[in-house]
Amino acid sequence: MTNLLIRGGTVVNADRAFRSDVLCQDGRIVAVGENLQASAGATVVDAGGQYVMPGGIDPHTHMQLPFMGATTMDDFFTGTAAGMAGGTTSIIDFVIPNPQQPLMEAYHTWRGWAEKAASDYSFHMAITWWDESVKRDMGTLVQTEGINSFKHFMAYKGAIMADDEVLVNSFKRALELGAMPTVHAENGELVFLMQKEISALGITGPEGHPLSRPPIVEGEAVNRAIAIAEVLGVPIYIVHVSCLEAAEAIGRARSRGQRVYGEVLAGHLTVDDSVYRHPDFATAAAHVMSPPFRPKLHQEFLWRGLQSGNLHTTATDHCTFCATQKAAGKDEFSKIPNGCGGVEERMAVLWEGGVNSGRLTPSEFVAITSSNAAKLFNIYPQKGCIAVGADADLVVWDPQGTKTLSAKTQHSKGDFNVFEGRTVRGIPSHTVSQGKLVYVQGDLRAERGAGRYIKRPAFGPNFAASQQRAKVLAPTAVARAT
Ligand code: URQ
Ligand code: ZN
Ligand code: ZN
Repeated sequence: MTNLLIRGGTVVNADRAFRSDVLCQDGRIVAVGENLQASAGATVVDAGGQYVMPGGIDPHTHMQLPFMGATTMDDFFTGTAAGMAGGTTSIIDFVIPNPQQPLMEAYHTWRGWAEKAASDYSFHMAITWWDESVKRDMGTLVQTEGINSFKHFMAYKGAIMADDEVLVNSFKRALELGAMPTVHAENGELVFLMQKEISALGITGPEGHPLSRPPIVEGEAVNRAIAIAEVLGVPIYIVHVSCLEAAEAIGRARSRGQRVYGEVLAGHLTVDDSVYRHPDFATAAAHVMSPPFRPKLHQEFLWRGLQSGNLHTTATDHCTFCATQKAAGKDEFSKIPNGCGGVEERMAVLWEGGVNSGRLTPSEFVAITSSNAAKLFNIYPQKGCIAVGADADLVVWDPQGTKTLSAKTQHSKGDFNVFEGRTVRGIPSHTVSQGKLVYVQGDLRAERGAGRYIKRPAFGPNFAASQQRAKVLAPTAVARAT
């Protein structure tokens, strides 16, 4: 029996912050209140002067992903271990079937890979092709495997791109099942054409990457995905919103009452496109991810999206390729494996840029790093909340602690850090996963295989409400069109 008492801290949930102790027993929170007593033999953590927050949830990672001819450096053990060192105690990763690959085959493959995870994990299922078997398997995944979200890559033509036929069929099926469709929104046809045109101009280095996928390419796809969702009456979640064109499209749809949700990466909030003009190929290539890092002006729109409630979650899209792997694109930028890290740094980077800057309160920080993801993917309050009965996934946050972020000290197996050299104030002093101390002031105690697969139930009748809303909205749409 593992008893853990976290004493003397300020508990911060998405709705309020209050002085309280937290008692954990056998992986659950069993008491929240002042002057709690621990049983003999319990571990006691002094959280005086610190915040006690729900463990971070990163709703967008790619551990051990085979992509563009390489497999990411972090597997499910090293990636989740790195996350726990940064206060993240759950990830939602992706099963990405090859086109024509049976969904259930891919699902079982990823489940096997993830058994080594050190923290809890769940999966979005990517829909990369369509036929009746895909429709059937989506039902199985929702009804028996606890998957309630389906991802669609509107980019990556010739690989995993979902065209409008796939989007329409899959979104419709998701609504039937009470599952959330999500999209990587970039127009893959435009990217494909612009990659060829830019390369033909002789621009083959990493500086060509952002040129081939400007913000309008993301804005078009976001608007298209939102329109398809509106017609079908299904909610929709846009991953890695990177630019004002995308953020504004989401804000417009939400102001019309459409259920659209947006995710922002810690990287897109703090790193800008100057990195692609770095003279060192390895440094510029290390930043190649999609959507690309944008000109600095977009960052303020993303922060304001989080402040306004038009953007809801933060993630990392942790997808780490090393310099050797990135060098595959030495002579042609479109061949550089896309992806960057961040699972360990996300929460500190967001505290520094969000709370220390005065943009976000500690409660709003909890909302965007944990609670909103738990709510949107239907595992709240099991996760994302400090309350009796919730999983004992917590982070004790030292608002005065400082750290300089670097590849030299990161726990990720990647060899680069997009936040290299940044000093942050506000870091985890302790991370608790399933009621156990897994990170204590620099000492990472991740246990291979300790993580659990977390099932996420289908959404309830509120999904039907949004379908009804689509029918109600139709006249408005007509009125708008005339
Ligand atoms: O597109 C994604 O989310 C995956 C393939 C990671 N790579 C990236 O560049 N974002
Ligand atoms: Zn993506
Ligand atoms: Zn991704």
